[in-house]
Amino acid sequence: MTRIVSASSESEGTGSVRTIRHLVAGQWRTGSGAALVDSNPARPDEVVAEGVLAGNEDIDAAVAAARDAFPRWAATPAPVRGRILDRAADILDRHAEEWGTELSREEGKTLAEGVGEVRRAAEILRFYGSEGLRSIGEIYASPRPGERIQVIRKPVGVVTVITPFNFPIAIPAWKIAPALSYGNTVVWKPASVVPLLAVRLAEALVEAGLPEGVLNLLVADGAAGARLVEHAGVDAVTFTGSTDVGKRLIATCGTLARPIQTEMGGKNAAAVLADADLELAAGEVLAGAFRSTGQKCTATSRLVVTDAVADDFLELLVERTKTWHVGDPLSPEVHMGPLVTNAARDQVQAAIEQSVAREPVRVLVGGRPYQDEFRRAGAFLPPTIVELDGDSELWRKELFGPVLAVRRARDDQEALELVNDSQYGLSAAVFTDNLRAVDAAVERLEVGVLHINSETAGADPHVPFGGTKHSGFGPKEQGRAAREFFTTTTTVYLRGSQTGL
Ligand code: UN1
Repeated sequence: MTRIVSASSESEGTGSVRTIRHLVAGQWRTGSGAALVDSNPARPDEVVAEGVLAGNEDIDAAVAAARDAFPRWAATPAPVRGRILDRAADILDRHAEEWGTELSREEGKTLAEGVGEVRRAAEILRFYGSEGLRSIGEIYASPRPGERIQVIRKPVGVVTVITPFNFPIAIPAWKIAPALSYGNTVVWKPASVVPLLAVRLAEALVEAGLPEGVLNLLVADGAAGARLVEHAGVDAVTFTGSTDVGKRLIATCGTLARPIQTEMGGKNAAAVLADADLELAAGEVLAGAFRSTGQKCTATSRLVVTDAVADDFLELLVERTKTWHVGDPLSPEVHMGPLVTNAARDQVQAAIEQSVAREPVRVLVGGRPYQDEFRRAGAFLPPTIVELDGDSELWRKELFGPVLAVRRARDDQEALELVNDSQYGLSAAVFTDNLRAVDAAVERLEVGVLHINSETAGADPHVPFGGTKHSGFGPKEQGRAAREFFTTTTTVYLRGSQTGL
């Protein structure tokens, strides 16, 4: 078997600029597409990594490698596959500080969040490492004597994995780890703005002993993603990204009868009810709205406050927001870094300005770009809270930035109704100790993830994750729920040919 060398140790650029390569059939290769520059959104002149995007010939080679590797990987005992994931988890933990710093430099989230995300990816790998030791199917009693019915789970085949920029290592881990653990092989296209952490995850898996061709990494543009979804050599597709792109991929896969799982947008609401602990709610809403600069599909982007506590709560929330430091995410006192690119910053700023110009919107805090030299040059925006009187673009549209749209509700019942007033249904948070309100929230809210007295974001590796309505399509991710997508079942009616021995 070919020894695979680490992409970055072999090909480290000068200074701190890394070289991005693609992993195809166990070899790190330079791409055949356009030039790629990975820069730091806090300091756009600073290059973090560079390379050449993967092109069409790389895509075809990667799919062929995954196809070749599939039968042997599928036949590898699940506990043996799991041990490789365990070893990769240890490697991630060992490099958490270093790779977390790189994550923060290329994506813009704070250093604590960057390091935390690498450790989170390790936890996910560990969960799916152990999954190799758990049951691989079910046995049912048959209504006929001398027969048992077994439901056997098998891998699906070659899976295309498409991942977004905002969790450059955790989301890839929660797609790739179950795919591999259940015996599939993978062709992975991460967002090309965060290629370095993709290389790190692939390096960890290679160093842990993953055989060649089982995971193939292509840093490439959106057109390459579309090609990988349609490719004749692919059996299934898992995607996290925008609802618009997700729906297009669902349509494509529909015509091919190809299984697809999509995790898409969100416009998640927090509801602060009349009896809420306002201090607790303020801290959680702040974290939900502005951690990772609001760039999570689970971020709190809408807030509903019951009239009885609205004035007090909004005053407290605005006061707390003003204490947040926004700046270089590598600096320990900073609470919030930049958006991922200056283009993303400009889009979010334009959406705020358009709504303020056209609609009755009150900006409670933030809303204007920074004027100091450092933050004007980088992709920074202040944490922004706007109060709306009624419907608005800011209430409906996912902005993927640090913007929280607030509405008041007459009473707790109307507050819960407003939570449901969205095309999306990923997560929600309800702040209350009122048992009847909790029960109503659990029964009525149209979301895949519900938090009572905690922020809308966050997802543990061992439980299902995903949304309803236009937030998600196909089986849920994470935990044992991931089996529904990454395996297919055969129901075996097992009867001996004779009765008795
Ligand atoms: C989290 O809330 O910690 O793209 C994870 C996203 C989601 C992951 C959220 N798929 O933001």
